Amino acid sequence: MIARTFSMTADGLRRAAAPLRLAHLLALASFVGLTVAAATPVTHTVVMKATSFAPLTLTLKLGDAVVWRNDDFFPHTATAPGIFDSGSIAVGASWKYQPKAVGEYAYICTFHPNMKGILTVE
Ligand SMILES: [Cu+2]
Repeated sequence: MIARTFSMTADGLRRAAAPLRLAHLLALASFVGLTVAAATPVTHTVVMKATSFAPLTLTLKLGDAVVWRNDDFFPHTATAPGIFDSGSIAVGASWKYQPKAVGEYAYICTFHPNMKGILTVE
């Protein structure tokens, strides 16, 4: 009698656990999906033209990259002192950078310090 009661209880537990396991699997699948989506890097482009950066501000996810493309008539740099520095980017050339940490980075062109941009890395 005791054994049978225990057995029924165990069956009940197994039945109760089945939907829980399914929910678990769905949650896991959804988590894996999100992880894959978050890991897909995007490469953004900032154009250097008319002695300015376009767009002036750019928000990206950690893991994304930025390409500065010089469409202007003279060299420029993308320089956030102590964080990143493209060096001189020749006319028609570009420079790619992948931020290493979350943060907001103000940068300039060292040749034209009035040329300013902001990268926000989330
Ligand atoms: Cu410049």
